[in-house]
Amino acid sequence: MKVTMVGISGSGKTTYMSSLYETLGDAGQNDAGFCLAPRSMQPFDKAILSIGDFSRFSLADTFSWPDGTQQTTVWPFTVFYNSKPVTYFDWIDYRGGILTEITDIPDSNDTSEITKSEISDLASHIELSNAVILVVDAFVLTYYSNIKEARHRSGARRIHEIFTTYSRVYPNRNLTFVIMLTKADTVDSKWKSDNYAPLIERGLEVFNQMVSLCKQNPDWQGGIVPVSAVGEGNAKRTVVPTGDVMHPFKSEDKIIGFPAPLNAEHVLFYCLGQTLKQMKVEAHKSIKQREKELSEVLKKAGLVNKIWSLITRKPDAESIARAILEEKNKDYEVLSQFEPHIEPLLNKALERVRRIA
Ligand SMILES: Nc1nc2c(ncn2[C@@H]2O[C@H](COP(=O)(O)OP(=O)(O)OP(=O)(O)O)[C@@H](O)[C@H]2O)c(=O)[nH]1
Ligand SMILES: [Mg+2]
Repeated sequence: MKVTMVGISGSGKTTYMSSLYETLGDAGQNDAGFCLAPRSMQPFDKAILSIGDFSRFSLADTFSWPDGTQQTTVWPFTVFYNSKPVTYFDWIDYRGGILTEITDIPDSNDTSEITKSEISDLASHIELSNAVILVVDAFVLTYYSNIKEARHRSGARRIHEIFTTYSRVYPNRNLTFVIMLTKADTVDSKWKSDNYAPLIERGLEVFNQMVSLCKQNPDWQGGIVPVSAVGEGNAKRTVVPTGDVMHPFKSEDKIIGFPAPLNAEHVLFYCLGQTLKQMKVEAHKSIKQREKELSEVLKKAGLVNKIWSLITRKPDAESIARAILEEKNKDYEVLSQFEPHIEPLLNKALERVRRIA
């Protein structure tokens, strides 16, 4: 399955990879029994190297933030539960700038070929994703008291445009999404009371359109959760107003304590758990459907059909139907190995992710 992060530049997408490494990497210290490793079919030495790639995201090694993303990166991961593989997924990290470039280009004829192909690349990643993570900077949400300005500056407005279009193009598609409010450590303490309840309310207000799309569409399920890559008190933010309307403030974050990510695994577990749950429903549905189709084909497939397939060397309808059914059954067999883990994943997620709708 595929999970794509969507958010403007600087919203905290790549840093979330660091949080995943710190909480769920092989050296991660979590008690839930889940962990995460880059998927690798290669020999041990190559597998170790790919773990090294992942560890580059560690915040604790250098106490500095990851670099800005220059191009789309796709990370193939496997999730383990008590050392056994539970599920796999591809993780897609974007150059956030691409989001603003979709509509900010004054003359679309001028759009460079590279940007165009990046945009269509983003679109197809979203199309193929089972789940999307909508990434917004919590500090930006709370810095601007005008809700429309907060929507604009945080990138929520861009995200609304994309998913309103998505819902028109695919009115009946399943979609799992999580609104991830990043850098929760940096907001004023008044937003943090009662487990960040005021911040979550603000997030729901800013994402009003996503919330109403979700309420209208029974095939969509959404959640919202504040996260931090470092945890409370482990980073110091300096904010300087600039007087420039384009970029009203400059900020700098310095890591000053040992990173202890907040709610990192909950975001991922919500995406994986919901997707697996949906696949389970579909697998059941299509097996019934296939069985029905198969029995109809078998009824019709008489001698004529068999002779025809002998002459043309094409498989007859009956064998096609059987092959399809077998394929579906195989999918379901794999899925059924994951089944016992779906509930634990979702339960863990829902300790922190608030459901929308
Ligand atoms: N205090 C604090 N700062 C954070 C946190 N996460 C990210 N930041 C800050 O936000 C900056 C940008 O984060 P990135 O993860 O690089 O943003 P991005 O969305 O990947 O941006 P692009 O790669 O340009 O699309 C970091 O360099 C940090 O300064 C957090 O949890 N707490
Ligand atoms: Mg990045």
